[in-house]
Amino acid sequence: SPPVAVVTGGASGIGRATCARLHDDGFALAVLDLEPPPEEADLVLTVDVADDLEVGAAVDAVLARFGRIDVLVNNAGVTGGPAATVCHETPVADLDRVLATNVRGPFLCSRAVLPTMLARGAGHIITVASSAGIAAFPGRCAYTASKGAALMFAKSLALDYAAVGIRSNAVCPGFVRTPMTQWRLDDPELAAAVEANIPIGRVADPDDVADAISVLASGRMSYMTGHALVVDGGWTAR
Ligand code: KPC
Repeated sequence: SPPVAVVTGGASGIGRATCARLHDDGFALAVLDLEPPPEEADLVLTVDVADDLEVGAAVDAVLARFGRIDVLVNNAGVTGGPAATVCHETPVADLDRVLATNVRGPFLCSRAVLPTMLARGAGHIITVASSAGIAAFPGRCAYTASKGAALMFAKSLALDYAAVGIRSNAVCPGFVRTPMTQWRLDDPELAAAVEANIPIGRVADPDDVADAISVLASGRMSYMTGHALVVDGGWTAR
């Protein structure tokens, strides 16, 4: 039977491109999202990744259908609303929502898939962090904090499960054209400010990040765990 990947936030943006790519790579796909998922999904679960009961039930459903989970892609993420900017202006509810999706989400999804990975002595958890987890993104305080946490969570998993055959790596995309970021790219001044920071000279497409996730999910580079794979067009190289 084909290898099985669970992709959170698979309905749009990087998650959607990842589903298309992993489908082409031969994975059976289970998508967890609040939104309707892409056509590549073999199993669709409407889930808030920050809800432990929903996540637990979804992972049970994946195992009932496929019998195993080879790869978890912790992709679901949010930036917060327009007011989630610098610290003193960020509504507390925005901080809570951003941390819930971007940190609690990967924690709960990993926590739910680890028992089956432990039972098989194999598995790979890939967490989509951000270049913002390495260098702060201006005016996105809660998001930046959440991605730093997501990156270190991925490293923590790597350390704690390396000896039992389970790997954990993070992908750190730079600025990617997705529904999450389109509002900024639609503003010529804000878009120019973003592009000025990208040595490669263009914003990434979701496929650029899906490519990196595909390579990690393939099982190649199997000695790599606890790594932050930066896919940012050189943004954080300076
Ligand atoms: C580098 C990165 O992760 C983008 S952070 C900004 C997202 S938004 O404010 O929605 O344009």
